[in-house]
Amino acid sequence: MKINNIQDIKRPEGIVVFVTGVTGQDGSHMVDYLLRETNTSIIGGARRLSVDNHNNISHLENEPRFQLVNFDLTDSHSIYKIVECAKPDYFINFAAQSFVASSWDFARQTWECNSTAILDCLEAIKRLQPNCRFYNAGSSEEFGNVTYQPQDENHPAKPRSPYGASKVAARQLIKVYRESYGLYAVQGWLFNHEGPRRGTEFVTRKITKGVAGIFDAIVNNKKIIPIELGNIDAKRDWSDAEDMVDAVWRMLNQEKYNKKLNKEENDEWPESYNEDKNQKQMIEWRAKRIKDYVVGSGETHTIREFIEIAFDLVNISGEWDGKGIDEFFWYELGPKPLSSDQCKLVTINPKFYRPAEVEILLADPSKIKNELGWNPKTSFEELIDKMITSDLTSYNSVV
Ligand code: F7E
Repeated sequence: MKINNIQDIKRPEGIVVFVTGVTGQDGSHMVDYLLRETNTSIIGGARRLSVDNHNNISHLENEPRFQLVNFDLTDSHSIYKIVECAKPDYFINFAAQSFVASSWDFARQTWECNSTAILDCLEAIKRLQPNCRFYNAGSSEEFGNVTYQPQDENHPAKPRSPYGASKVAARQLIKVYRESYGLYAVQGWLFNHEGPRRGTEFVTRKITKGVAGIFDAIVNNKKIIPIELGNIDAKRDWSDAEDMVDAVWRMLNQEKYNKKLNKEENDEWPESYNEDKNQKQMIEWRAKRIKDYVVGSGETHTIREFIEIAFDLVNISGEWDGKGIDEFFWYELGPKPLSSDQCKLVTINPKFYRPAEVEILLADPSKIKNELGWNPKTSFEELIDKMITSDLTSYNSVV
């Protein structure tokens, strides 16, 4: 796919949305959503890599409303240049160091990408394009060592990882810019969200890809390669990433989805920042009304449950045996000549344990449902099914 340099970008007509991290799961789904649900033009930012990683956006090759641009969130010049050249109406940031486990190994890089760079985005918007609406990807990892269930917008920040801490810092910066300058800047608390475009290092995709491989091995009488995992008793609130990007767009257009905003206050949603005669009033208006929302399914499941359902969907019945790091999930109907090792489907490898774990996450999404009308479409089982079905296609297999 053709990648433009920032200075060669010409601002398209109409509403322009700049989406970073566009080759990733959320960025690519955001572009698909905007193309389908809006008439905006989209500029997608992606970091240049020597090996191209455009799988998630290859279907956009000939899309006239989409342009790809070389962009690095940790380079502040990149941020200023894109805001200056593209003059976006919306800036949606999905670029991040998003893998929690790596945030202990690359703590500084995590901070620069997830916190410092957000300050650069806010400054660039404030100085060059103050009416641009900004979304930053927040996370349930901000809640971390949770104090109550389910977690709502009032839950305190108790991060357990450099990743969680970096997202808390970004949230505070966003709040400060909203309350100081009246920027329309929000950060949703998105709980885990998955799908076939998820990176293979995240636990859900690691499992579905592994299950598809084991299914292929059994059907073709090949050696089974067990899936090696860490803490399988952690609980997560998993949603479909496609449902999440809808929530993001709603958070960026709260006055359109929350009809009460105008009615209750008996005044009009202020259209713009500069033209407003009374800037102080405008700042107070926005700071009081624009909200960050919790987004999740409202269900929590262990990784163990995810594994059981995934194997069940491909008709492989397994059983748990052993304890702690010696625990394993084994294939009950293993053909007899297989050694017990070959019958193992899942094993535990302590290298996947984290220095500190978030044991349980469970969202209370009632605010976004009631106020912005968000309504997720995919259930937990449907999500696993969708991921396995997709992973099986790489083996040309169907169940
Ligand atoms: O881990 C456990 C692991 O890496 C989930 C990111 O999108 O969601 C994601 O963060 C759980 C953890 O996601 C393995 O210890 C066990 O308890 O899939 P994950 P995450 O850390 O929850 C939040 C909301 C974000 O914001 C993040 O950006 O699974 N687990 N065994 C494992 N995890 C991995 N990755 N690999 C294992 O082998």
